[in-house]
Amino acid sequence: MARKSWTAIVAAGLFALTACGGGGGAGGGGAITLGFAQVGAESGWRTANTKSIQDSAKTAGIELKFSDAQQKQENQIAAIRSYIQQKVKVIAFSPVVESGWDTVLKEAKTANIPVILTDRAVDSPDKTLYKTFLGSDFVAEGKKAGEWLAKEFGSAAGDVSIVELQGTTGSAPANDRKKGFADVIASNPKFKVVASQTGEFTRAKGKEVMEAFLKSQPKIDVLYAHNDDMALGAIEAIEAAGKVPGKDIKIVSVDGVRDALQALADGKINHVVECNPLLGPQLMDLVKKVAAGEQVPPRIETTETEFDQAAAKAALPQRQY
Ligand code: GZL
Repeated sequence: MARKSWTAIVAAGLFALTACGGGGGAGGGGAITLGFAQVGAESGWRTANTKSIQDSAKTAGIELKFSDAQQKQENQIAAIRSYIQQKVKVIAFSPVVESGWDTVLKEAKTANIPVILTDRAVDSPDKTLYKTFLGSDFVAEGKKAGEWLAKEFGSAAGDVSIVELQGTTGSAPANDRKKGFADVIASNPKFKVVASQTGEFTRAKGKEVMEAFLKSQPKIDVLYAHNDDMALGAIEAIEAAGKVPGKDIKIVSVDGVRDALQALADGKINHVVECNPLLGPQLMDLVKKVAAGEQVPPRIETTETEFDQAAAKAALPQRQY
């Protein structure tokens, strides 16, 4: 009897160790630990994205370690290194810029901790450094903005002067939204981008750069803003200059946050291309699959739409963010 129960105790002990082993990250209660390195808190989109991730982790019973890099790559790299030291089960992050990640991602791979990219992509040629990418097609978003402009101004008599507020320099959304838009407007020589500069995805910088555009450009017909926050900042500058946003200067923007849909409903913005920040539920499903060693698709794109004034008015009452 004694012999039998002793064997059972040893077996149970070994099982418990194994369950908590495998690259660490399964806390005492067996909860998966996820280390998430967020870009920052630069925009309404980012706030909604962070809330979606935090709420979904709670719902999924995943223990979330969360950091805000204040839009600095060195802070994100430091956060990822700390998650490696803490032996989390899975690491996820939204790379603030596309390049400079190979070294720290190789450290995660060496530590046998799988990585998931959300929202923004990296330009590393080594696809084994992360399990999957979950987010939007930013080139498609730029194309949608260009297609709206082509439709709106296709029959304009003379040149159409466009100013562009770019997102964070070197970031995937800035690079790809610029490319998608440029590819579409290249088809019509009267569409001219007369000024293009980063507004760092923030209202304050968007306002500041728009003020400079208004001083330097004799004629501005359209503003293309890579996100709503910069468009909303630009509206302040346009009004301060005594011009009417949405009329004197047409505005097309990307994201679809409440404040932008309200401005669209009020006629101050003319078109908004949606970029979906509510990635939390899909991310937690991926974390569980990756933690269990299951295969996941290499790229998962979110579904998103675009808004004209009528669609904005219809969407506002239920808009979550
Ligand atoms: C896009 C996201 C961008 C948003 C901005 O997926 O990375 O960053 O468009 C945010 O609002 O700052």
